[in-house]
Amino acid sequence: MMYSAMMEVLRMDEKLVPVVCPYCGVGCRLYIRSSDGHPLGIEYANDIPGISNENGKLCPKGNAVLEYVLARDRLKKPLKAKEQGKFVEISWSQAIKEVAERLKEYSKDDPNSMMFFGSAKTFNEPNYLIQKLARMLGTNNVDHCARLCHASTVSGLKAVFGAGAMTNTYRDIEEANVIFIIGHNFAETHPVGFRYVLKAKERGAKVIVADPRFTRTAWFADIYLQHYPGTDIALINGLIHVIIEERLYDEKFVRERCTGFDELAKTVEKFTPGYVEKITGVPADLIVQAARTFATGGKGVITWAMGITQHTHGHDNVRLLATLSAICGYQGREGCGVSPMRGQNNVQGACDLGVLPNVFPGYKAVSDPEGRKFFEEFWGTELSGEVGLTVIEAAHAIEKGKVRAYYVMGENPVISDANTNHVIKALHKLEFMVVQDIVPTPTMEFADIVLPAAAMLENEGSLTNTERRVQWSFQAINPPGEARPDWWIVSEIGKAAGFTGDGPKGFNYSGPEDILREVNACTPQYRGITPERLKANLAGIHWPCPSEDHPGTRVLYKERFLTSDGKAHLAAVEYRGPAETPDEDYPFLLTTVRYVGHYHTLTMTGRSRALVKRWPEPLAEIHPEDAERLGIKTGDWVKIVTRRGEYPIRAKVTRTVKKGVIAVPWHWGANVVTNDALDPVAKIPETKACACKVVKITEEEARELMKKVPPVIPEIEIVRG
Ligand SMILES: Nc1nc2c(c(=O)[nH]1)N[C@H]1C(S)=C(S)[C@@H](COP(=O)(O)OP(=O)(O)OC[C@H]3O[C@@H](n4cnc5c(=O)[nH]c(N)nc54)[C@H](O)[C@@H]3O)O[C@H]1N2
Ligand SMILES: Nc1nc2c(c(=O)[nH]1)N[C@H]1C(S)=C(S)[C@@H](COP(=O)(O)OP(=O)(O)OC[C@H]3O[C@@H](n4cnc5c(=O)[nH]c(N)nc54)[C@H](O)[C@@H]3O)O[C@H]1N2
Ligand code: SF4
Ligand SMILES: [Mo]
Repeated sequence: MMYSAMMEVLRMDEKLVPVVCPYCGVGCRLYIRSSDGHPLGIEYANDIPGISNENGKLCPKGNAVLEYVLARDRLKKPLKAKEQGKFVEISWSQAIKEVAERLKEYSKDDPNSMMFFGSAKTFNEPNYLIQKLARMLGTNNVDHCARLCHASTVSGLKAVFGAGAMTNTYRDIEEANVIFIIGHNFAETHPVGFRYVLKAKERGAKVIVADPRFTRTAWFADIYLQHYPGTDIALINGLIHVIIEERLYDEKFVRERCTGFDELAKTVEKFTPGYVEKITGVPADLIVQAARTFATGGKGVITWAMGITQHTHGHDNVRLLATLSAICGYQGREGCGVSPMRGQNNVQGACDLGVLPNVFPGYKAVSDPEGRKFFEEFWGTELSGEVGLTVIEAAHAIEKGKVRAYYVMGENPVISDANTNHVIKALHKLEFMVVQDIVPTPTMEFADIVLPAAAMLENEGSLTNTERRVQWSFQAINPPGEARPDWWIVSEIGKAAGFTGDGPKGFNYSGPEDILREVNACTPQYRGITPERLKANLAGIHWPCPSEDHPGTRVLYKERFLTSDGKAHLAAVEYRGPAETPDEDYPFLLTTVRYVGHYHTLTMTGRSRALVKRWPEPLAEIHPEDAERLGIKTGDWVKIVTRRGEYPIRAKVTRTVKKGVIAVPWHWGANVVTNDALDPVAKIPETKACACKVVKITEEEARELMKKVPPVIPEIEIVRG
């Protein structure tokens, strides 16, 4: 392979180590050039065929990947709290003993008084272990940030197709004739993946974008639909209405492979383009044009992300998009499919390996006695069949005294959960909290014990990108101080908690390879994805991969869907808007968004000088007419006020948003104002639409208000041990 050829140009003491980018779900590969465990720089992996980032290209975050790893304030020793936010250093043996003993006590008393958070920011192996630990301690209370993200995709696609993953790969996007991008700022949030859209466009493919904001993605649209936040059900029903009315759907595919068409046709009858225009604000003729373009493309892909999922009707939004894809016959074929673009670098893997309260690894339901029996025999213990709590439900359960202990591996709920003030109130009531992270976070302020983790580049293992592509990332550099790999930390706690059986019955592992082999044995989709194969094949393997000689699967559902009857169960859905709509007191509709140069709660990009310099602060997008009425100019301070809190931010007056809509990036703590109302099925909070008002304030008032927003880089006192 070319990779070894490149090795030859290195100095004797230098290594070129292939890793996977620790940021987003595109799963780009790059090399870290290192010497004796110290990083010297990055190199583009332009010599590995078949990877998701062709020619090794990276986005701004991937290019800056070493900066957060080298941050001066990395956690280097286990810590114990003396009081809130003040810690003393302790030894690993003491930390592990204390955590294991406390967890055992809760397990004996009431296992459901504990809640475990896995992490889409770390490898498959520690994620497999954290859910195994929770379940062996007697609870299914285990979840992770997928709940705030694609929970509705997982539930919605399961309802229609029988399983919740992307049905195709990036290559299928490149080969499509029409690409419908909805609620997804593809160009900013999966920038390297977006290159496949551009390549399709060069071939003549048409791009349709639906987004309440005129985004960087919208610049590339042939047809752009600007609807109000929260009106997606009406918009998609409108498209389906036109497609059925004009008989543009694939009648053979519908007859042979779908159920529920008649009810769908009846439900969308009233969603005429004119009616839909009234709800969504999208001109009727554009709806007709978009529907015709999509249905007649011959090969079509739909991509979506948070604009679709983060709603109280996220589950139904997703069911409708799957329905739209199926009636056009865009399933089971190359150049077609649905691409819910997974966000975190390993959120797909964390879901696959059971870091969810309702399923074991491989999506076997905890409530299904047969699946439970398999894992009871495999792990050699009795397991609970009671579906556990989700992220937001857990915060409510603390208030009721039901949950008393949290183990948070690689999540930052104080900034990432909706309705921060409620989250903080709940965390104050916890009896015991463990935080396992790489840097101090505002969540860590509430911890009793802090466990310092090695970052992805300091560690090795497998991870799964949005295309179901499982890749191995190698260790490039040494972790700082006494920071340890996540798999090591969880397995030590497992052993100290008394799970010392052999093989799968305990937590005795010599490395991530051992753990992946255990995953191979209990997760049918990963059966043939062994550590040996992954290390030899840097482009990875797409699950399902049922055996060691199977090449992996690019396109799902070629013959049948995974529902009980093998058919796609089309969804018929009545229109529902967001839980909170504008009124006299809160006249604006607020939505929250991302910037290409920043990542989530800023624990990583906030520690990169290059990125902070280029993207220094958040700006609230507001329409010129609204701004004029309120006397606001670009750069003025405003506060966004909702029923849950107030958020100070400077304004950017722009026509990217419609009148009445405010768009705010959430990286810097905007969740103090968002709504934690949940989708009844997916249990995802509605962070994409709520009612707010906008009030002009002075810089001094802004500074005062800022003190009430948790700082993304907190002040934490550590007494050296
Ligand atoms: N740079 C960067 N990249 C990232 C991340 C990051 O933090 N930074 N995070 C990663 C993760 S975990 C995820 S999940 C993805 C998220 O990726 P995206 O979902 O693309 O990101 P967002 O900006 O949250 O939201 C996407 C779009 O939804 C639109 N929107 C708002 N309300 C609505 C609505 O009601 N309906 C519709 N249809 N659209 C609406 C917004 O205007 C926005 O343009 O990005 C991943 N990649
Ligand atoms: N208002 C609003 N809120 C949102 C969203 C939105 O669009 N709007 N989006 C939601 C979405 S899509 C998501 S995915 C969530 C994300 O929510 P979180 O997962 O809570 O956010 P992150 O900042 O990614 O937090 C990951 C944590 O893991 C740590 N970490 C990084 N690498 C490692 C590692 O190797 N090991 C360990 N142990 N820790 C590590 C980081 O320092 C950080 O503290 O936020 C959600 N919140
Ligand atoms: S697109 Fe995603 S995976 Fe690729 S370099 Fe950027 S952040 Fe990393
Ligand atoms: Mo996400």
